[in-house]
Amino acid sequence: ALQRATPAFPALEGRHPCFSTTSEGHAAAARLHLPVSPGCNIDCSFCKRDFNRSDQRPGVATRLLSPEDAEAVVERALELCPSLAVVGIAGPGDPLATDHALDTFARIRARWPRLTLCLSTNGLMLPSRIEEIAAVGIETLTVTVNAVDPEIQATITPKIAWQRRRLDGRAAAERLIGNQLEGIALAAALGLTIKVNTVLIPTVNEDHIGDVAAEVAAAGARMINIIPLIPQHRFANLPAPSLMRRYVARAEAERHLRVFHDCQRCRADACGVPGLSDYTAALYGDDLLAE
Ligand code: CLF
Ligand code: SF4
Repeated sequence: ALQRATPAFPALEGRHPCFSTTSEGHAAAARLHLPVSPGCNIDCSFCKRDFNRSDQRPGVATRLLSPEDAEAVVERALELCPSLAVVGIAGPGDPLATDHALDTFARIRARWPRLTLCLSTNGLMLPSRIEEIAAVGIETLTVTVNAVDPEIQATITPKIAWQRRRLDGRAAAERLIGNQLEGIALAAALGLTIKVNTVLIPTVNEDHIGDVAAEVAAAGARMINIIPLIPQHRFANLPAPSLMRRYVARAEAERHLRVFHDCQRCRADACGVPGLSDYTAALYGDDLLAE
């Protein structure tokens, strides 16, 4: 409690719900997610993407938006949601696997320069796209790093697409981890504020969280968010982590990094303050559902 009383990022406290470390700061600013990124370049065992209006989890959106549609959604969100301060792109696929996300960010920066731009990625393309990311004005970056040991990573993400080829197993894991850590270091050198998301997966990486936190901290990440697994897809038969396991994992992570405590495992089209307000249904009225 004492540690959370001091803002981790004074410049972002109350201006970004996921980079605020006090409850007041978290509640003061809203974010909008734009589901503009259709495809992914890796294959996580827990990932199930879908389009529907009901599931409250990552990878799900009402529908895919084009970059042009996304501008109309920002306009409407600014009317509906007075504390909107952050526009994030976090799916439904990986925002760096296609060009839609950076194109969308460029449009938003041109029209609404005061909105903070927030990118969430698996990090595979981070080293090769970091110059574009910085040039478009992205301020906050989240990289999902689930393991820094290739043996563990290979069970979480057994294959990736890299330079028009498929990599499997250990080769895939080494490439992904290497790119994530290199990408974090490059982003830190360019002045971005970096959070790492780590999915806590019982029997797979639950004893590995301290190692992940130590390595990403050394690379330049400033905060970590431990996200309990939603058992689905190839991990459908694993349990969700217990409260005790979550507590232990956060304590392990806290030895190396500030821990974010207010994550709500948002949809790819979320709008509002995570956990406190939700404008998504109002945002996607029937006219916006029409293609
Ligand atoms: Fe979105 Fe993520 Fe940016 Fe926040 S969400 S891209 S950092 S603006 Fe936040 Fe939602 Fe948790 Fe993500 S509560 S799932 S951590
Ligand atoms: Fe799904 Fe994200 Fe993993 Fe891609 S990187 S498979 S979108 S969880």
